[in-house]
Amino acid sequence: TSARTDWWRQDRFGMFIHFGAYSQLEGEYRRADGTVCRDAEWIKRNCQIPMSEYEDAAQDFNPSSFDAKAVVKAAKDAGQRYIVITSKHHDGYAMWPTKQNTWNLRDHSSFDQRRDILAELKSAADAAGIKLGFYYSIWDWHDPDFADPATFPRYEKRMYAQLKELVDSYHPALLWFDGEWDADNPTNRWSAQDGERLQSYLHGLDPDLITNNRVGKRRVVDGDYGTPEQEIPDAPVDGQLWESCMTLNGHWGFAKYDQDWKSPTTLTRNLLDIAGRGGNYLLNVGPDKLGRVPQPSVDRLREIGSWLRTSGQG
Ligand code: FUL
Repeated sequence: TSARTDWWRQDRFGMFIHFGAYSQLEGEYRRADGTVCRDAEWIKRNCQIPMSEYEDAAQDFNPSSFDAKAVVKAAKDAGQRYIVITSKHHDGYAMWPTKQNTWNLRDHSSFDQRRDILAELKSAADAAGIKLGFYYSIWDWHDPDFADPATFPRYEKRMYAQLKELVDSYHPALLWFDGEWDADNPTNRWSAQDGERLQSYLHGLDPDLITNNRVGKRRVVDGDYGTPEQEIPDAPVDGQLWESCMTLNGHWGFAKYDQDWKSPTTLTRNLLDIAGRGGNYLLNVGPDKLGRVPQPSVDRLREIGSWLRTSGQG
């Protein structure tokens, strides 16, 4: 454990945000035959939405009610000290005006072209003393160069360029990689060496940058910390730092039909349990297509925060 991770270990509790082109669908895809298929950030793949239809939906994406200050306030009220937002999920859609393609919130949406939600979040977070990090999926369903080993190096080059854009423009404290596994090709798309090369590239850009373990193939030794998902491990693996990420209901991205919210008691108990075992807790919200954090999420975050304050832990 290095000085680089000191702030992160002390912060203990963070907010995860899953927000992207999939949010526009609100978790439901109506097929031509009238049947409905449900999923959240995986809806493109799991409901087999043709790319052109998915692109059409993204064209309508207009998160005009996204309010960075309100998001940061919700995090702060909960006692969360850092935020990790999806800059690009598996669907490849970039939530900032990337110059590497037009599949992004600036160039492929109905959103106000002057706005940049990552920049808005960065300044709101800075003002509140909250650290900002970005989730970034290595797996990419949209970029045609990803899927073919012959063209993969071209994809990788664009990925490096996108990550440099993120680091240079927004100075994230942390990068949360995902999709180093790839369900179409579990063995050889992203090698251990690819992960090492990416890590040293990133540390060349910013030596203080923290990365999670999914940057590499060998989940225990890669990156700065492990990422158990929807579970609390009994014990850390080989002394590795770790962070449990969990949903507030049953989905990461917004799903309008999912009202299966965890109780404030469960959430507070999870926080205590994780903190007691030396881990961090990254608790997710999924804003709706207008960019609003669902009220049941806001309410639960507030209840966790008030519990922390009355028990003197906040
Ligand atoms: C997983 C992803 O496939 C999910 O969509 C989600 O982002 C979760 C945190 O990580 O691997």
